[in-house]
Amino acid sequence: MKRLLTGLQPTGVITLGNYIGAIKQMVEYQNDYESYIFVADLHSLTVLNDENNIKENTKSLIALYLACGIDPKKNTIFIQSDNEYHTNLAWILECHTYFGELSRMHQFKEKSKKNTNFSAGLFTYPVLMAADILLYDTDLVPVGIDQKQHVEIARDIAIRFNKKYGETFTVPDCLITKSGTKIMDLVTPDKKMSKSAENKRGVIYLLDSESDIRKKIMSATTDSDMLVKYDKENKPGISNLISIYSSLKNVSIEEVEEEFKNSNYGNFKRAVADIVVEELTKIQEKYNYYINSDCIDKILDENIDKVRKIAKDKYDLVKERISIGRSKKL
Ligand code: ATP
Ligand code: LTN
Repeated sequence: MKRLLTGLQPTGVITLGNYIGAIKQMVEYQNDYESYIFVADLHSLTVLNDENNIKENTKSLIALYLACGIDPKKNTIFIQSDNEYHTNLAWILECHTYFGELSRMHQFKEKSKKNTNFSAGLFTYPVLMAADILLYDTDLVPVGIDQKQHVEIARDIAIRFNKKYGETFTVPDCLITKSGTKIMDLVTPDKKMSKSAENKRGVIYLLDSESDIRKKIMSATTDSDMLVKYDKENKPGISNLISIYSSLKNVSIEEVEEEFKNSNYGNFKRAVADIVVEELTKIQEKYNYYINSDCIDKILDENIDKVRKIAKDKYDLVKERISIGRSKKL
């Protein structure tokens, strides 16, 4: 059975973008793959600020995974920092990655512009992500399109390593939503919806109240021509709302355009708000159950030995391949 693996950072309550780009895909594919989903808490150290409570966010993220339909019987859920082999392998991979390759990463370029006093970790972030993926012989990585470049560098590292030392890593593929949807910020629809956005009015969080969701959607930036038509260039706001509706309803963009061809923006926005509220209310009810139960600890306890064993075997193989560690008596 092929393996699927993804991670999300515990940098705050996850957004509708995270849900549509990553989690929903995991739920869709969980019956067909051996699936691993983890909390990328080590990655969140790269953008550390005083407001972040990583431990609390980690627990909340796992409760959200469960509430969104990630079935703990079909998915191995774990926390990245509980398995030390991720950082062990990352160091070895860093020594097989070029400075130039990392300098070309879009996310690094963007985030380092925002704060010029960035850490080395922000720069080497994609290598830790490559280690996350390669440790588990992952075949497919469901992520939003913004992470595609990071999965590609993991592929490049794996191919390079295998060529130099012999078959060691499975070369992963990226699994992007069918429509390649990137959910955009509701206020500034030329920017992706991001959980760490400064202006919260453009971001729908999975735990937002019904009235906040409705307010945010009803005041989303649109345009003046009053036509519900997908045109990312000229109508980014409306196109974004069409993407949200089509993803949550599992219908095509064309079907959405057809359904709302005679509607004004007000009616269309109300329909988008209805579907978002319907989906998120169900998630929130389940979230409240999971966050107050002891099942998260149980799941983590059950899984850690399993993931550590897989990762240790791969790490030991890598050490053999590059010839480090103890010499064994023949
Ligand atoms: P941050 O603001 O802290 O950088 P983020 O909102 O970008 O966080 P991540 O934890 O980096 O979220 O991403 C989790 C997953 O969600 C990744 O697979 C990412 O590609 C996907 N994702 C994030 N934002 C969007 C979006 N706006 N549309 C679709 N997918 C997204
Ligand atoms: N970089 C990703 C989170 C992440 C990840 C991974 C996703 C860390 N390691 C491995 C898939 C596979 C992000 O910011 N969304």
